[in-house]
Amino acid sequence: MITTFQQHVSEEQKHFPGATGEFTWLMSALTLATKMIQAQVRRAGLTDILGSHGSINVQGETQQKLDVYANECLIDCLTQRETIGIIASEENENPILLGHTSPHAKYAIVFDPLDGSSNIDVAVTIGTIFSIFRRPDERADDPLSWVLQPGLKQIAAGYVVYGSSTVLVYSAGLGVHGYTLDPALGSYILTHENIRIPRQGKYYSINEAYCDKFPEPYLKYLKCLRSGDLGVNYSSRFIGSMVADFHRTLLRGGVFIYPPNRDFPEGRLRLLYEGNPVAFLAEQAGGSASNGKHRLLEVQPHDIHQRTPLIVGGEVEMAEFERCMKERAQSDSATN
Ligand code: FDP
Repeated sequence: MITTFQQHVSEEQKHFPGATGEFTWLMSALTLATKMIQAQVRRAGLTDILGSHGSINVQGETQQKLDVYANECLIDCLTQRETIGIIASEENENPILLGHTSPHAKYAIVFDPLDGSSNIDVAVTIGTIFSIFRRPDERADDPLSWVLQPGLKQIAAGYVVYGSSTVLVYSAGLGVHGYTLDPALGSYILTHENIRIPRQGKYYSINEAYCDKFPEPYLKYLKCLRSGDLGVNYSSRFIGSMVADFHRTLLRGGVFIYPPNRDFPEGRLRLLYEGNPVAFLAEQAGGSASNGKHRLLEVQPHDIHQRTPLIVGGEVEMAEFERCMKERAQSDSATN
């Protein structure tokens, strides 16, 4: 017998005392939006949905038509759920307020509508990433306090990859599960129950073209991965859609690394829309995530579009990363 995403989430919600079904209803808005997005992605090239939209987003990047479509789909679908007080999108400068002062508003949702924009026009995997917070206990009348919460406060997070199939990966803090969209049924079906990141993988994933601009400990770490010292002859894989690179890392193990570099000293990926959701999933699956200095989920954000370095992967690769960073910190403090 098949298990749909909705059935599975409803079952899981029974573990949360006082669950009313509102969260399951909210999730159905997210899944509906991703089905609408995937329908356009699957027809890209046949309809007028490829190419640049002509607009520039808050990040200063040219928006693709699919970026704009995905963002509108999510906003339209989420706006229909009265339990959502606030949404924040990577594509919008400010959070969108949906009645956060209403007593019915319980949740904030942040999302990257379409990650991997440079891959849209060449039929390479892209995806939607989301993260959900509960209404903050204090200062709930300040909209920013709903979304500027450390990643540890996420109550659920996930993504959908539009790849060789459409796969939703999701966690509400009770393990990570994967659901594949059955195009004939129009439903996400549970296909990957309780995903665990392998303790050690065989791939590392990084844009090595920037290696001359990486801080020294990252170079040392890469050298260690290549040396075979960890008992594996690592190979490299880099798609250039973080969500796709992370999906492979989650299923096959290894490590995804986007270090700070000379052009982006704070890193390039977004803490709220990219870093936090994958860090939450990684930890739930037995891995971990860092910004090079701290556990990523403990970082207190100060800006909704804040960037971050991101290193995320399995136990062995992350332990070696921490070792390289510690070694560097110790030699720095000995010199000072
Ligand atoms: P994109 O800008 O194409 O949407 O943060 C977005 C992201 O893609 C990530 O998905 C990807 O890993 C990264 O940027 C690629 O950046 P570089 O080209 O600098 O490697």
